[in-house]
Amino acid sequence: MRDLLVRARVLLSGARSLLVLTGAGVSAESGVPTFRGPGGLWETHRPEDLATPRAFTRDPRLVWEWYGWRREVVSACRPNPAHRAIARRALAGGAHVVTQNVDGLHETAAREEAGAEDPGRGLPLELHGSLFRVRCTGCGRRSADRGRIDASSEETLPRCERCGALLRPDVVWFGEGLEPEVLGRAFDLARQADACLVVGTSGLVHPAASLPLTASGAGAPVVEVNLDPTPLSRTAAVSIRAPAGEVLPELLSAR
Ligand code: BJW
Ligand code: ZN
Repeated sequence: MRDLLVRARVLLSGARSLLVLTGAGVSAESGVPTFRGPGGLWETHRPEDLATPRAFTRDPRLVWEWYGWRREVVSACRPNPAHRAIARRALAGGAHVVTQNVDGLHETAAREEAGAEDPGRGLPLELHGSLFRVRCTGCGRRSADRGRIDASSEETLPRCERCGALLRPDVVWFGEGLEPEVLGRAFDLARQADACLVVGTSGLVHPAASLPLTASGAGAPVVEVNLDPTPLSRTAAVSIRAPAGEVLPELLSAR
């Protein structure tokens, strides 16, 4: 393990442009449930009932109930040492954070690590949106929203102030395209990266899982931190099987 950590540090510390791709595993030690694996959200909930546009059309109350519950869970969570180590590296320059997570913990860590100096630096690119934003199903307007969701009936669900249509969580469900601008920036970063760190993702969901493959194809070594092997492990120059919060502070320290 020590040898792997040393090798990975060498690969990452020399990078002038480091792409950090994260998934649900980076937030697991903060108490945010992952999707797949033991205790994951998909163990007790079917993705097709909750995380597709069809599910929302069929039963918006059920979908909002689930997202309202997840908002409450995540609101009680704090960034862990992995989020903080990533934020410090991004603030030091030369690293870009691209996350599949919708929990906002990378952003919180970046703002807290930056302090009052420059709170807009080191912010992540959020590929799959945010639990704390809503989007109007009528006029498409987006806004920040941290309110409690009353999903007791369809009449109490959140509605657009401008056009009155139903609001939906501003997240990317299965079968929906990612925001073209966000996706374009993420693939630009992957092509430009001279190293790539992949943390806590099962590597099953595309196009996010294609980013390390793109970086690797352009010559960047990939370092993976995950508790288990994933389809991305065979692309990785180094795979570290350990909890992200335990290894990232050392892996990314400036020393
Ligand atoms: C730890 C740890 C610790 C635990 N330390 N590690 C190519 C091939 C096959 C299929 C497709 C393809 N291209 C597209 C598709 C279809 C589909 C897809 O990928 N399906 C596959 C699942 C088969 N993709 C899509 O539908 C995407 N859209 C799209 O492609 O659109 C095309 C289009 C264009 C134009 C018009 C229309 C369409 C959209 C995908 C959206 C995914 N959405 C979700 C929900 C987001 C909102 C929400 O949160 O509610 O995103 S699904 C869910 O999976 C969520 C996650 O971001 C995503 C990835 O999960 P992640 O982060 O990897 O988490 P887990 O739980 O899977 O893994 C956790 C990992 O951490 C594990 O490996 C653990 O071991 C590890 N771990 N603790 C380190 N402490
Ligand atoms: Zn509207």
